[in-house]
Amino acid sequence: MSNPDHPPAVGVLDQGPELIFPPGFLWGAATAAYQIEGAATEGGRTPSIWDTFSHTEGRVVAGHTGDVACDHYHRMPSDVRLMAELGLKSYRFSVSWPRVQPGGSGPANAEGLDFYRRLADELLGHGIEPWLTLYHWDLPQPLEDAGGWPARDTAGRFADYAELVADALGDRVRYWTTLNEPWCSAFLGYGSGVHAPGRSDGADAVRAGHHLMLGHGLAVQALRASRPHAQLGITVNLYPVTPASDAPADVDAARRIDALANRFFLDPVLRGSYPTDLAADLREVTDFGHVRDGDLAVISTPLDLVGVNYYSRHVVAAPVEGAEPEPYWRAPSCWPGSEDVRFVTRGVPVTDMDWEIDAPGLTETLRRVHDEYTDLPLYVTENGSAFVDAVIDGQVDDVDRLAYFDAHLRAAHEAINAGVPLRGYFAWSLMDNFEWAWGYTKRFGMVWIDYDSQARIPKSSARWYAEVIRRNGLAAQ
Ligand code: IFM
Repeated sequence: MSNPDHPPAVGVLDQGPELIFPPGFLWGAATAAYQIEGAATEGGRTPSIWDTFSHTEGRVVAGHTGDVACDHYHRMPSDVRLMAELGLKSYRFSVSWPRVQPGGSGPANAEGLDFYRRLADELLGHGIEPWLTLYHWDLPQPLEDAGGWPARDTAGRFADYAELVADALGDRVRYWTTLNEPWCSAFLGYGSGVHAPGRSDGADAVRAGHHLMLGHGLAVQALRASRPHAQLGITVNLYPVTPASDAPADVDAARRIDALANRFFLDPVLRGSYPTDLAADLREVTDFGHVRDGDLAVISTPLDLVGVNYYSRHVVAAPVEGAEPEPYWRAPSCWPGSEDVRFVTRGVPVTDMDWEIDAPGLTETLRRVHDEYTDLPLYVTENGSAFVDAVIDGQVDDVDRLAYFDAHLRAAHEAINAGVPLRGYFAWSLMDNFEWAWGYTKRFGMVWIDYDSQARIPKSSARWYAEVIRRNGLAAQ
């Protein structure tokens, strides 16, 4: 569903010199449990909010669900062999909470944990560093029924779950991220409702964001106590936010969206405080009465690394009369307190998600996190693009995706040259998968999935990425 007003990407590699990354740079690819595993009712797994949501009519395009997905649960060893063939140094996966702790509280499910033990062992056996994300959006349904992330208790449940996973996998896994993209969980899940659990209330979205971060802080404390040598972090999705003009009203619109998209999470986690302008912007939505003494100290528990997911830039302006209806991630309900800000499209090439391609925004984002927030090592824990692919003579020649990766890796290298301690990069995604409310209609993978036969076909971008990893950098063009 691309936008006819926007030029599509053209798949032309920019001119550029050979760029070699620092020794030991961690080259990886990422996935998430609900997006690839399938086996939704096997091995003791119980429903998550995404099972409920995807089985509710009208929530996901074409009624797609994650019931089978890429059948990774059954094909894990051969998928790991494929990763090894590509030369991946690391693989970032998420643990399905309802698979390892059915219902979200109480004892562990040994069969669920065993799957992730076998995955970690398989990876280590192929020389691939496992990178574990604890929460990539699949909240156990009973916890949603008890209030979900807007309820404070969910943060405590998350810390218990973190401890349970650390006990089982801490001897095999060195890199841990607590949450993936808490903005999406809070604002798409509880604000606009286009993601599970599909609720739409600005105050709940803000509460959810706070309790996600509280859960993160409590989980870091539990993991640190259990695994003192683990490398612990969080993954946030960040966007440069640019005003459409120098007009004060546009500049103020950018400030508001930046507060909600970026500083809402960066400030509490890395500075131990909420931005003061955010509280003022949200005064009609919430009085922040859900924030208790001591919460921000927990949320800012020291980390070892920060994961940045980068896809695009937001360009925003002050409202105008009669503005066009917006696509889902610009829906006013995603932006409590800033509902009338206008998102501007610039007419630059877009991906199949209609996200503008803006590689310099990655350099800008990494530099900002380093310059304004932290000296910690940074990792790009996701970056990638959906395009319409086709299998022709058994091959998928995804030139647009390859050019996207190339441009963004050049941007990442520029950040390193500017002094950013960027230590790794994870392509999103290893394979095509369940793209949330878009179901299987959007393909982000370097490996094509035939959802009928479950055949895997490495695309041109996968072969290209294997060569990037082999040479630890990019060839001259
Ligand atoms: O597929 C998602 C992923 O689950 C989280 N980050 C963005 C990706 C593309 O939308």
